[in-house]
Amino acid sequence: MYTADPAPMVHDGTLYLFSSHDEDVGEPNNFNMKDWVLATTTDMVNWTQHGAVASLRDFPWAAKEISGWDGFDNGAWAPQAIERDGKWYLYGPVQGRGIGVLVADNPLGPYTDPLKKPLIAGHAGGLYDSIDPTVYIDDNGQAYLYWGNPNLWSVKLNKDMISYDTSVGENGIIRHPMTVKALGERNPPDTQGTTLPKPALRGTSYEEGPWLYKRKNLNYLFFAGGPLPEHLAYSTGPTPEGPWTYGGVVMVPQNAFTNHPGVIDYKGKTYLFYHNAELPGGDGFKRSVAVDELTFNPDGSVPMVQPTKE
Ligand code: FUB
Repeated sequence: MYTADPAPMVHDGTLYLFSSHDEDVGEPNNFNMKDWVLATTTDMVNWTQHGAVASLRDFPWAAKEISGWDGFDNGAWAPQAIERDGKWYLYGPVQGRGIGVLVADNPLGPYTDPLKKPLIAGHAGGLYDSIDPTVYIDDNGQAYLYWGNPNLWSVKLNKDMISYDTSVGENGIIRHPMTVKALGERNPPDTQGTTLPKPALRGTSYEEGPWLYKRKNLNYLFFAGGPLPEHLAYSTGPTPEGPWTYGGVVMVPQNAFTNHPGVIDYKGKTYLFYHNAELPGGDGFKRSVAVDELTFNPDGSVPMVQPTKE
């Protein structure tokens, strides 16, 4: 099974790894993505793949005649799920047509759509501006949903996790200005002496795949940065609402033209989940989720991760 866009979460000692699912069928050289899959582990070594736990069919508004897109056949891009007060909330995009939310009583589902319409409608910047939802609950209980390519957007979710505070931003939607940096600005030579490929020396910035993470009261925003092929980078901020200060590159481009971070603490270690095209037959549209340990410097900065190859 080819998987991409990892979204790990930990609950009651189990690590739940939600991800999108690249099908080895359909149009070549295109994403063929219909559902979201779940794998679990309790030791990071032995994994159980539960297969699809939710799909585009769970969003009635994704039907072709309504979305005007591929209907239930394509567009199940990067998801993320989270637990709150005994309910599981899975945020899933219908490729740029909107971001929906599904609710279940347990992580394996069944998931249902309480709104029967997108939580975040396709909007503003363009086709991809309603993709890559990431959900985060701060220590004070305030939940946030971030998303977007090439702009970064967020809403403050209400406690019900299926609506948001419309009194802030523009009808509730906040745009985050992201600093444009040149990759070459990362303290060359970088921590492990890796030389970045030439195209990456052009100006770059946040592109997609946001992921929020907190450590020692510092908020981290991990993301996929452009230009293609994507690298992974991070910014930090004093609050989950930013303002964000660029931190540096975390992973140089791999052998898929996209990448997508998911960072989580589990059993005393921090892990960076990402994707590449390492499985036999893999390519940029048949990707595989991978994981490596993530470490931190004493000042909170993040050393580059060298993907484990064996
Ligand atoms: O998986 C489809 C898209 O590719 C995701 O939404 C992006 O983050 C990139 O991984």
